Amino acid sequence: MIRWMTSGESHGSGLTAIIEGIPSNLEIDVAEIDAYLALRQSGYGRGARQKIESDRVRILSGVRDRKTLGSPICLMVENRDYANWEEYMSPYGADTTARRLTRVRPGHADLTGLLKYDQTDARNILERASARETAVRVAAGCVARMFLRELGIEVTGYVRSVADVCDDREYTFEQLRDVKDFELFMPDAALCERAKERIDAIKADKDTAGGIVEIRVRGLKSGFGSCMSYGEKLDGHLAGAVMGIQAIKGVEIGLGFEAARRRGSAVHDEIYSENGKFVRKSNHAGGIEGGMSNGEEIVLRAAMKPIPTLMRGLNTVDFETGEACRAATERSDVCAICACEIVVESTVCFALAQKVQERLGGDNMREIEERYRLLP
Ligand code: EPS
Repeated sequence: MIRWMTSGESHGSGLTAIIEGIPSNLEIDVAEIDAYLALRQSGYGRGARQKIESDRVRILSGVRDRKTLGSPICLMVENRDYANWEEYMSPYGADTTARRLTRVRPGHADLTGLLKYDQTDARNILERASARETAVRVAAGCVARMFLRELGIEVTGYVRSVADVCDDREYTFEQLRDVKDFELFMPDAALCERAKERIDAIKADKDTAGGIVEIRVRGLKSGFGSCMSYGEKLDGHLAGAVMGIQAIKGVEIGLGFEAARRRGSAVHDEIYSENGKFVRKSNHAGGIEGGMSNGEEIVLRAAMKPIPTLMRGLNTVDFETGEACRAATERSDVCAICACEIVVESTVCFALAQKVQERLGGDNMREIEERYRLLP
């Protein structure tokens, strides 16, 4: 079983991920992990924090001479900003009277976290709830991406909308292959310009923006997931993993919510026989039927809500005094949809690697590759 766990606070010394169950002899390209970390930091609308960080992965265990050993892999991404925060964040004694946050932000974990964890300073909540943690998740997702690639399974994705600027076109996997070279990861240059203008306008209003990302998976054979046990459905597993990402409020597979508006004849992908193979001429199901992959491309969309730290401040209550006030404003991103795209893509890679290994078993890559090749 492939499992992972991350640790780390936003302004602590660093982030780590431990991945267990990756088979031996998987080649790890550190430069590729760093490239995805850089992509996660890119995008239009990011805040000043990204000028401080310049994320690089350090592999602490589980890899020797660029190949996995089959042992737990520990990845680390340093927080450079810790140099400015050590005084307030050090585990060995810190000034907890400064950098307090009590004017809790609507939409953030602040208030509910304070109550649940019996704290009086939302710093103790937001440090972990922060999306900074996604940096190391992307590093771990990249290991899963390399695992999938060995089997011929490829994953890509793009930004489909920023606030209300939406790209309704359908793209082929090939058209999306180099989309990370495009600004905002939007394939349509004119729409990208409009999205940037929208981000500028929202920033001028001291407000924030969300968006929608679409992930595509090609090369996954049929039969991953289960129609027998609810807990093992592929769509449930992917949606659960993606909903676990900060700021994600919705996940769709294939037509998603649109399917509810259409008739069955305009939804279900009809099946034909061609040269002894079952084929479908549409993919409204997004590659998943009955909780199992059906061999078509997986199409998954995720909706990111606008970031909850607004420079204009929303109405709230001071947790300490009980008085009405405006929510705290920390330095913040206006829009982090590109980061979100990379994080969702990485999370999908990880969740898929789990499902693949769950079905195929295997301790080393040779075993797994052979088993995958034998599948229809
Ligand atoms: C975040 C707040 C900001 C973001 C951060 C997520 O950090 P800070 O409070 O230090 O300005 O920049 O995201 C990252 C640091 C990152 O690397 O993505 C939040 O509250 O979620």
